[in-house]
Amino acid sequence: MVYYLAVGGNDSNPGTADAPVATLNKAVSLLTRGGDELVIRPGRYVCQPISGMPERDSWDEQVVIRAEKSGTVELVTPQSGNILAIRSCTVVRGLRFSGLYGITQYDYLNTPLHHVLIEQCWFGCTDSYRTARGVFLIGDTDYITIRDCQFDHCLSTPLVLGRPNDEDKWATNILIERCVFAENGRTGNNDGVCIEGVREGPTNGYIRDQNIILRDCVSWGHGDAGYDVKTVATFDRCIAYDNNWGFKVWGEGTRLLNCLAHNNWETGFALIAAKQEAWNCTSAANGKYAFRVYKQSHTNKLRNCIILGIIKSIRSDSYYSQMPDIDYCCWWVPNPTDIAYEPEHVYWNLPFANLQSKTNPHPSVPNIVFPQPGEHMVYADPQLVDVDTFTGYNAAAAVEPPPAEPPGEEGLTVTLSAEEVEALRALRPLIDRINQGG
Ligand SMILES: [Ca+2]
Repeated sequence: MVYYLAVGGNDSNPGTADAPVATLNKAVSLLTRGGDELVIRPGRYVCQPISGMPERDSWDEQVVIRAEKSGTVELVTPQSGNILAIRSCTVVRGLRFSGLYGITQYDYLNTPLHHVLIEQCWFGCTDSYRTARGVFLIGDTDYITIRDCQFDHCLSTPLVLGRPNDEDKWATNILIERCVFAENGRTGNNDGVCIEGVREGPTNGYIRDQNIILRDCVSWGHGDAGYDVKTVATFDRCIAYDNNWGFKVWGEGTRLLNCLAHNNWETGFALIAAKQEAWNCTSAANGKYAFRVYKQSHTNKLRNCIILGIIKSIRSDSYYSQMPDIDYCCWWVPNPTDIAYEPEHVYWNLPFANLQSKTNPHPSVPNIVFPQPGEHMVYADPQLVDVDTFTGYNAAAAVEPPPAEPPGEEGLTVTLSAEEVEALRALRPLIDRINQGG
């Protein structure tokens, strides 16, 4: 059945197109059978916390809660509580949320949640309604997809999954893609997205692979991290800028593919556990550290990365002993001796002055054109870049096979504007020199 919610409806109506109901609470209580759909007509709805959403078990029994026209429906609450507490096998589409909590899981500490798709939704503050958290799923969750959503000027970390060190509250099989996290708390411990995990094993680390994928996301303007992820995860084509930390990745074996961190105040990429890998990542103009490596940093691997600034371990005065495993990377650094040299590895160590003289009018901040989500940055191996067209190469061009990408991902190509090509073409003499081993 398709039910309707409309401004001017009445909760004693049956919820048909001609006789819609008036409140979200009543409307979701009608979704009792698999395939049921709730269509919400344009307008602003002041909500009470949801009390009666029916339970279901199978994705075949999914229900849909959607705006009649995406973006025209505002769900708000002045209450201290959630707007929409959902159950398993639910699709939520095209809604705008303003209220303390936007979407939570029903009875979140006790009822596991699985198979949920949240798409084309907006979470943020409006003139009269304040949002602390947009999506807050901190119970046991499985198969959650959040895509094409915007989390915009919420008062604190707007997307939270899992609970810290709670073995019953795992977030598993999570896909977050094409989401924007914008300025959700400029101060304090606020992140764009936070996924909590459980410390375990002999290293007391975050070691469990829960199939967490973040892809094509942008996160900027946060007091802590753009992404603060305490599980094993894969980041693909994600961007972090203007945060305190760009990427804080805690899971052992986490992979960063094709990511960009720029202009974060403290650190671009914080590799906090062993066996983490960064492929085709760019770190530029971050305040203190381009890559900051912690435990067992020699087990971290960097391939085909462009690094502007230095790489540094805070674990040792001498980071020579803890150098990550680096191949085929280009580094622009204030001083060539800032990078330890290991002869068995191939990378290029270029003084900042060279870059500045070609592209950057400012003496301290590299001036580069940053890509948008879905675009690619230039790969780091100058020998593999066609400097006439600046067409790029996918990770397969690196000396070792790249880590397996998430299912369905194809190789990527560079798309640069004419100005970007021009700026990069100015580096031609430098690249020639590199190719000649100069
Ligand atoms: Ca944090």
